[in-house]
Amino acid sequence: MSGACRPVIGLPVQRRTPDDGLLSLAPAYVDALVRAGAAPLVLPLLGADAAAPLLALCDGFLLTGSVADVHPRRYAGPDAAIPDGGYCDRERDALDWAVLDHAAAADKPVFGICRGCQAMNVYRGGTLAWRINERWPDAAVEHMRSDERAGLVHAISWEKGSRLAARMPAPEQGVNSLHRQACDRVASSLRVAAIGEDGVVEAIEDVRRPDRFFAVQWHPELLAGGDTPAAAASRALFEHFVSACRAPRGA
Ligand SMILES: [Mn+2]
Repeated sequence: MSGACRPVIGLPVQRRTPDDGLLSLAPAYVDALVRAGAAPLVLPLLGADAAAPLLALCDGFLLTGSVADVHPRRYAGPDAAIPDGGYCDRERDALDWAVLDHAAAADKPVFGICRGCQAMNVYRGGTLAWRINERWPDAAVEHMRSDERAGLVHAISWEKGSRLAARMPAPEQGVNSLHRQACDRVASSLRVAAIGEDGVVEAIEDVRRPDRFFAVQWHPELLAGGDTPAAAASRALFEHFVSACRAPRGA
């Protein structure tokens, strides 16, 4: 594929701890985008004003995962505080919101992964479970399995009738799981596209334009190698996204 055909995909970095002196981005995101035919543009943590000229260069956005959780005041009321031991990054929140504002105004596709999925739900008016284990104490699955970053640690089912289900090679699959949070109330403009074996939301998509606004709670960029069904599904997600970024806007 020639470079001219590659859509430019903006993707934000993260700051892994409040005093981290390095911004970071897992190279698997970049690799998966390149393999799917895109040209990744790494976005440093910028406010909306400084980010605007960079966002304008992009044909779509991959909202990446992050150790930092979305600040609860964005979904639990203006007085909501960060629970003890929590970590939120005001600059990453600001960049994600700038990306989502720009994408909405310019009709550019957004694909969210992990925290990206959570941010997209909150942006549309949904809420998050701050800690899955506290919100649903009886949940049978441990969703923070950083010991198995590329392991298939729980099953998901794609929701019949969702657009993502139609793009996936199989109705069920195994996924990795590196999250402590999950969507709680899904925004009314979104729908659940995949659900975990314990009922936790594992993918969402826009009701009206599902090809241009969708997200998964797991990490397909870490599973995209190999020839397992989960690898095929992971590649299909990136290919589906890059193809949406090539489609005409406003269609
Ligand atoms: Mn999970």
